[in-house]
Amino acid sequence: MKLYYAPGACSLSPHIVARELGLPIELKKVDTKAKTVEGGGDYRKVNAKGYVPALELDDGRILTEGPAIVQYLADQKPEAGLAPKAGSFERYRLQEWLNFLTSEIHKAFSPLFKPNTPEEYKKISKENLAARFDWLDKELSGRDYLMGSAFSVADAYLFVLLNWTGFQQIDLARWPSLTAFQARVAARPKVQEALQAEGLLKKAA
Ligand SMILES: N[C@@H](CCC(=O)N[C@@H](CS)C(=O)NCC(=O)O)C(=O)O
Repeated sequence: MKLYYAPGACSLSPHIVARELGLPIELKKVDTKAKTVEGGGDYRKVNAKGYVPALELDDGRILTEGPAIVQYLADQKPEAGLAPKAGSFERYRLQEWLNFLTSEIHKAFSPLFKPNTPEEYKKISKENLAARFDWLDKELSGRDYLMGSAFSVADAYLFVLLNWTGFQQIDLARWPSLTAFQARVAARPKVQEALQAEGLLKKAA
């Protein structure tokens, strides 16, 4: 399988998931501004929506949208337990988390990364994020991961989104459970591998 990604973007979530599962994937780096694939190629031919992530299956089919991709990956190795069994109530709980993350957190960040977003709009986006983080911080207090004690695909997604606070002058220290969650996920060896592969770790001096 090939994963089309941009360093540190939401595509890091399926990247982490693939590594956690031990699924071999070929990484294809995308310039999301130019819509080109490193080494040549028009990314819009892979994903006409022009954004990452996209997963290309071995038979050539393309799957887009991060929450769908991570569930697809998890279902290739159900024994790893990164997503509850399809059809179970717990699977809907996971989807509840993925939907919350994508619509309430991810898409509140998106305007902050756009150079033409008015400052006043950015301020409102940050206020909205802070309100969501207030709630999420309480939810996460006393438990290690979103689904409870076990790491799931939703945690990979939340980890990536929380990383973005560092680029947007949002001080995560205001939310102790989120700060602890971030450190817990960062400490996972496969997460470190993914960060390294995307060139996101500082080189030792
Ligand atoms: N709904 C999509 C959104 C993906 C998305 O926002 N991708 C961003 C990076 S995090 C991107 O590629 N932006 C470049 C663009 O939209 O041109 C998903 O959840 O996968």
